Amino acid sequence: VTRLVLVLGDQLSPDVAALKAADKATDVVVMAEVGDEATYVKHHPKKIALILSAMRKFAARLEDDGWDVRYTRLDDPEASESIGGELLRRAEETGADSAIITEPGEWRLISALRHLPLKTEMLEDDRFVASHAEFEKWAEGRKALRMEYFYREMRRKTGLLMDGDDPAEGKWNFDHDNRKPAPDDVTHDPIWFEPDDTVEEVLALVESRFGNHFGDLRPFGFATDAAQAEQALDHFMDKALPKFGDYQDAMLSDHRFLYHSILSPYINIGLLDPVEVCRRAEAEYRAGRAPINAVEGFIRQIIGWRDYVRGIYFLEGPDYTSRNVLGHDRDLPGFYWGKPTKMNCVSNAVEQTGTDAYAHHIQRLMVTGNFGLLAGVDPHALHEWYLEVYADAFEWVEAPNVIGMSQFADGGVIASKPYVSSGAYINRMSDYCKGCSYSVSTKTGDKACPFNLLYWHFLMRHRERFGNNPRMAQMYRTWDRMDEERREAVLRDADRWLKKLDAGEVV
Ligand code: FAD
Ligand code: DLZ
Ligand code: SF4
Repeated sequence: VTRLVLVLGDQLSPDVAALKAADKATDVVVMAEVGDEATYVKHHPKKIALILSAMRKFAARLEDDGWDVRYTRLDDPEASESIGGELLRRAEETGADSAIITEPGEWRLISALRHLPLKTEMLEDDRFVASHAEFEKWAEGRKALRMEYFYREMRRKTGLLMDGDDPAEGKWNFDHDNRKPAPDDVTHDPIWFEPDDTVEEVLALVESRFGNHFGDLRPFGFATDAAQAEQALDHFMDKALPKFGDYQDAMLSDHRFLYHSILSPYINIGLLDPVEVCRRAEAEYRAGRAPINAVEGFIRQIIGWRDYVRGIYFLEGPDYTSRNVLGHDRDLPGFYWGKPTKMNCVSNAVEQTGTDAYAHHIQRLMVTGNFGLLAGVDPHALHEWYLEVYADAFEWVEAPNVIGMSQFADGGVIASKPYVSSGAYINRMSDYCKGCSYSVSTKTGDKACPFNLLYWHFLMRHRERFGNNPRMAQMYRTWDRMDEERREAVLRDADRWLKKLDAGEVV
């Protein structure tokens, strides 16, 4: 009897688990463009276009390789609107009585597929360094699940940047040499690709179906197949990797990509293999073309952070996205959707998000994330926003970064203290403040940078929880040393500012 092999829009690798386990001679591959996946949150049009274009090209590649592929287009009149519906329709069409599935990266879809009236075998997605079992074993009995220790295990397991049993150049982590303020000049621009006929067809479809979603569809320049993604990888290795570490945390209005790789969308949907990407970076180091601080930092983001957050997502379970230990419940302000704000940093990060479906790590963490946390925005609303607006966002990677790392809504599973800062940090790392209506050096009054006001407001709201955290003691001591009048003014002005925000004024 025929068996179905499901390939999802973020599983576009020829050696994804279900394809590896399948038999080309007898099994039938099912791929489906469905309305549900594009609208359960209203994904950025560029993200939808990336996924549908890459799916179409991948399906053609599988067919060339001799697979029988049943591919559903979004505008196919017979199509149902869901992945599960399409699997059942194809089962009826082919007489199949079972399906093999590579585990999706979202509990929502795992649950939907497990409850289908069809025999399904769900195989673990093995495009990660650590399996679920290995991560669980690592986590077992630990008081705190800190990324740094997990990362060392992954270095040992992969042999990346190892000299025998020792880390290259004697240290696991070279972050001390990284995180320099924004440079005056940037010599890197990411590589973009002209839409070909397949992409143009998808763009027209996305325009007509999802033109009302937040964000610009055009110009569209993402790589949409493995060959283009390889070119993007070559380009990054050649033009940006050597300076990746130095300017990893910097933000510039006119050079918004700095030395970042813009590879996450391609790695996450399967066009690039994460460990291969790291091997390429290591080769640059071994050949003397890129320094250790850059290469170690880059590799840590992938086999460290990326693999670690995936482990956390699956370890913590389906309720993770509804956690809210700080009890934050403010509505997501309209400026996250592009309404005007006088905060130049936020306006820049959101604007780029709208045009590119991209913002780099520090914009996500220290601008939009930091603001949300300081202002007490509902973490679930932020979670949905991040999932919608970034081309690289899939829940397994987005949720731990938002709920855990950025919003501390998981109570410290990921972060040992909340990532909050006043305007001073943003000013040090960017050129945003000079173009802002607020004054970053002003601490109270109408001109005061809202990050300055809200920083203390946040710390005071949560003193009971964080007052005894040794990593935050310094901040509370600073507050306690301020004179009474100043402290009152800060909290009063913060409250006043939040009232204006809630009243929908342009703030
Ligand atoms: P680079 O800076 O060039 O880094 C190289 C690679 O490292 C990335 O391509 C990515 O694969 C990996 N990486 C770096 N940091 C992380 C991290 N914290 N977690 C996982 N992988 C990482 N990343 C996503 O892939 N999807 C998301 O939905 C996502 N949401 C985020 C939300 C918040 C609030 C924060 C703070 C971070 C989020 N990240 C997410 C992590 C990170 O911001 C992006 O991976 C990165 O900005 C992607 O751009 P890049 O490829 O240019 O990365
Ligand atoms: C994100 C997305 C979108 C927009 N569209 C599709 C689609 O039409 N078909 C599909 O198979 N996958 C799509 N995806 C990716 C899925 O949402 C993703 O596989 C799950 O969220 C699990 O990570
Ligand atoms: Fe952002 Fe404050 Fe700087 Fe304005 S002054 S850009 S609000 S940090």
